[in-house]
Amino acid sequence: ADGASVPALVIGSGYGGSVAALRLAEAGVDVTMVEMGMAWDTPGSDGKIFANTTKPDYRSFWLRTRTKQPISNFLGYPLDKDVPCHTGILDAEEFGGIIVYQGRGVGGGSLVNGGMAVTPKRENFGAILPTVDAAEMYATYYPRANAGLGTATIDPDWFETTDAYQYARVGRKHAQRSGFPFVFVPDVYDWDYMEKEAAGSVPKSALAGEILYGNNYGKKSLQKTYLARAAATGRVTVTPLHKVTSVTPASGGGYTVRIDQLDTEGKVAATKEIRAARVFFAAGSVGTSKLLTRLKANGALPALNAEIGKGWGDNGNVMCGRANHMWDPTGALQSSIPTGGIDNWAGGGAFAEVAPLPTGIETYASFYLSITKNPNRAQFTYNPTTGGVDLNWQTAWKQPSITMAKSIFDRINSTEGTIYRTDLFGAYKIWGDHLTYHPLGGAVLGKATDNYGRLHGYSGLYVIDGALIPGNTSVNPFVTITALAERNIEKIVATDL
Ligand code: FAE
Repeated sequence: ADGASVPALVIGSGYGGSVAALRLAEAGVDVTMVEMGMAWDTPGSDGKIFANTTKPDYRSFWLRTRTKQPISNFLGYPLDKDVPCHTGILDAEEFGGIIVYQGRGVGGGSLVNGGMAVTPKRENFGAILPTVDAAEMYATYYPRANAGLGTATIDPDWFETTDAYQYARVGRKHAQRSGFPFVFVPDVYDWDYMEKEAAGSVPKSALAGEILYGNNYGKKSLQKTYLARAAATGRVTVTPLHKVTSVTPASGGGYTVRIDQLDTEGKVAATKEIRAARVFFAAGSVGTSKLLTRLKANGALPALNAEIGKGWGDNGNVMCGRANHMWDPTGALQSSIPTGGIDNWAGGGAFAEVAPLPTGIETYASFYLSITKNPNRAQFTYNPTTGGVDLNWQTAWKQPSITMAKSIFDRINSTEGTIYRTDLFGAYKIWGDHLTYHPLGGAVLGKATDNYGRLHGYSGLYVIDGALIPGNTSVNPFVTITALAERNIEKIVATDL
């Protein structure tokens, strides 16, 4: 409520925020979480909370009047369509040279993501978080994160036989025939539930193609894991449709936090001010970086250091599709939850998820999201003219990612005698190089903060989300974000409270 005074305020309810809330509450601290997106706990007129991937509606996009689908075209037809402006679940945030997709709502990215819960290979960790003790991470914090998230791997026998993973078995066959290792990728989806979906005994979610605009059943989003445990402590309140706009030192200690209450069209319904003894920035790489960059520039937090806004990367994301032969179908039924990847990280700098193309028809296509060792890093800067924050990433900076992804797919195409699809991202465009699902960095650990996320310049201000990670995790990022948050909050609870 307006005028309240709280011991700990968490900005954002994604992975970092959920870990912070749970562990602070367990330590006896009352936690106030503020989330700009909706609660996603109430069904729409169709009886479902979330819209299907193939039928985006008012629930699907954050404050847009037209959809901005990551795969924009199919067989020459543009897929985007008009929708009512609404505080929907997926934000396609446009910067000059890149569209950054992010989840909006209680649960953050866990609401929209594929649930792929991948722990990086130990030998790659030194390049991911150079200032963090790897032994400790792999002995304690990665296992703790995976347990908290409910990570599990598909039953290999079921994988071999179900129609829903024909596309992944084709992906494996093509990888192996070209000499690339295919690895199973764990996920937070409830695999028992998916087997029941296939058997027809429960309502379908993954096998109905649900993913990008939410999963109605089956996926263990943060609402079902960390946030449920946080709520059970009785010490955590989550306030949706509230957006933090400012944090500044309060006279007499702590911080004054300004918050806009939004209506479902995104208009400001009320403005509130509360005082917080400690503030945890968990608004995601982009959200946290934008806030800190603006607050440093406009004088609200002038003592933040010059590292704020720097070290941002796209985890090397690039997408592509391949056209298979008619005798090599990928299946009309495709589970929306990916379950395998092609590992050419050491050899070519790319780790490619074998992704579904759940259109409901046979497409003879293989689709991939590659994570690559792209070295480019961008910076957020305050724009006094617009009052916004810009990101200087350029589309051409994806070229290293394309080259690395080609280290896998040029060889597969050559072995199989196949070609790239050129219809998925606009006419004659092979590479989905205009976007990322994996924003990382902008308030890097050990640079903008100390080695545990305490912001330099202010005591009681912390960063605890993907903004801490300098641009790349070599695999999908949320397990690393969660594990790092577990490590940092343990230290903060032990020494700062
Ligand atoms: P995040 O989860 O983004 O949470 C930040 C929260 O803060 C959001 O709920 C925001 O609405 C909220 N917020 C922002 N600004 C404010 C403000 N000013 N006031 C109040 N609230 C605010 O951050 N990763 C994987 O590891 N495996 C996958 O399979 C995978 N698939 C993905 C698929 C898609 C389509 C997308 C978009 C992402 C995917 N990711 C995946 C990435 C993953 O979801 C992402 O790295 C994490 O969600 C980031 O976690 P954070 O805690 O940093």
